[in-house]
Amino acid sequence: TRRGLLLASAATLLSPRASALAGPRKPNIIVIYADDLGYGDVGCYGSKTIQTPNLDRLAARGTRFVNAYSTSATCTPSRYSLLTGDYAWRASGTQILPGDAPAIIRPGRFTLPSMLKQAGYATGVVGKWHLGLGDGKVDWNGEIAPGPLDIGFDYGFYMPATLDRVPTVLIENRRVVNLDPADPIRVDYKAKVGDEPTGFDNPDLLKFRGDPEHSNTIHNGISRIGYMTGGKAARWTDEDLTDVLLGKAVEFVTARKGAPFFLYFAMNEPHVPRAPHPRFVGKSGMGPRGDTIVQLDWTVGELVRKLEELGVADDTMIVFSSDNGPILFDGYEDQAVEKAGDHRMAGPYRSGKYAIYEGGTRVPMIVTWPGNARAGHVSQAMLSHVDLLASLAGLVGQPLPADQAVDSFDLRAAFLGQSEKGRDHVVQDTKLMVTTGTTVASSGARILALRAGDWKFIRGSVEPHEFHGNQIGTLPRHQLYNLARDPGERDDVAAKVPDRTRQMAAWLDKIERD
Ligand code: NG6
Ligand code: CA
Repeated sequence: TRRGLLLASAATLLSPRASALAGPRKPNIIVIYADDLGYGDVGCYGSKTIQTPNLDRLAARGTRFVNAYSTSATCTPSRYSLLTGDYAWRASGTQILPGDAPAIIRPGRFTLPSMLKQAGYATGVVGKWHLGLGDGKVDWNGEIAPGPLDIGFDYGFYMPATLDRVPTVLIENRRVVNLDPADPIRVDYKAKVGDEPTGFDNPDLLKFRGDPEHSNTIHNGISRIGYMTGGKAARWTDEDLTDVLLGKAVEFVTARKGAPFFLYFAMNEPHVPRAPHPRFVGKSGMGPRGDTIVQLDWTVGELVRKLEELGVADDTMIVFSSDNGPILFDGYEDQAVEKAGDHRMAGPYRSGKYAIYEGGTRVPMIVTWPGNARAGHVSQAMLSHVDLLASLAGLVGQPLPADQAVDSFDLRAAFLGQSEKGRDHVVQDTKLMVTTGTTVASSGARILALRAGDWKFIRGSVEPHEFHGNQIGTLPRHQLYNLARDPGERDDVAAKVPDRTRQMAAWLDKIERD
């Protein structure tokens, strides 16, 4: 297996799959996954501008990680890795998906939810899906399958893709919620369907303007990527969406509080379009981007409060993190750039979303579990979201099939703040979208980097170096940084330390091959 080869690799001492913690435990597990939240966007990670008292409280009660990574600098691949335990770059088709893309995690696959279901958990997903639905043509007006229910979730209440992509409707299990059969949904990413206004033709109807990619069908005063028509009664209201999702998350945990439950709560903040509920408008002083982070923080606080009220807080492990780094402008003129001031959304790290630099994948991560996750601890252990599957399997006592979750290590002691020994290396990944006219083709090549200890190697690549104002980190030659001395990746030492550059290039090649 790939894992066998990895373990046999002489290049380094790898973290063992087996961990020191004995005996299976089955706490409730909630993974709260924010969308585009940066390392520096959270109070306990150093944000001086945006206040996140609820996240800070979580950190005070649990362990806060400073070397935690999402696997990729964009959403779909990060979520793919989180749920499968494989690096997304091992599979094709794992780049940012349109809203009508087929399901990329195929039915029956071993996944985080299927593993926990096997262990006796009630499993649910609430929020952003963005991993594709159906087999090639989704029937928005009928049974939507395959989807979350075919890869291990018992329950799903979710958006097909992103806030900025059609269809702007919610799906419960296999059906669009509130769909009026007399008003069927049609979706098209290439050509206009129906006669609804678009951002191109009716900019007067917009709350804020979108760039050409975000100028298709207008819903709720916001032009989206892609065209849709119909399904009027089923469409979400952006300002209310987080409250709706929180309501469903609370319903799920309330109904399942007797059994161990697993909830994947995939929140949208602070992804674009940023349209917070009116009660959060102006609360951050940083415009809609900051306000949605305040909304996120409040919502996490409410969920925790609800767990306490239900009497299950002590038996619940919460993993809070983000799918990729931050970005200011991501398609809409929403004042994020103008109001950023000296806020450092990625903290000390360079760039953010889409980047192969640290800002792309070094994300905030907080783990709480009263009496089990070390309280008030700041852990240096290097962990990737891809490790969650093997770590939780270890915790609940489920075996891992030898050929599944090949990149996932059982680091449960580290996840609980009980050990500082995490991974000794992690692969970082991004893939740029190539825009042609109004369509975003995904023909960009994978860009990979390898971090091991203090060293960060970025493989040379000819992809563009900038996207939406974030520097991606691509150069036609290899780069090498010493993160201990140079966390901001400013001083490329590849030419000064050629041996290490060569060694890490070969190591990355080997991980990719194996
Ligand atoms: C990009 C969109 C961006 C955002 C992103 C997905 C353009 C030019 N940009 O293609 O606005 O939607 O996809 O973000 O269309 S993610 O967090 O889900 O990966
Ligand atoms: Ca994201």
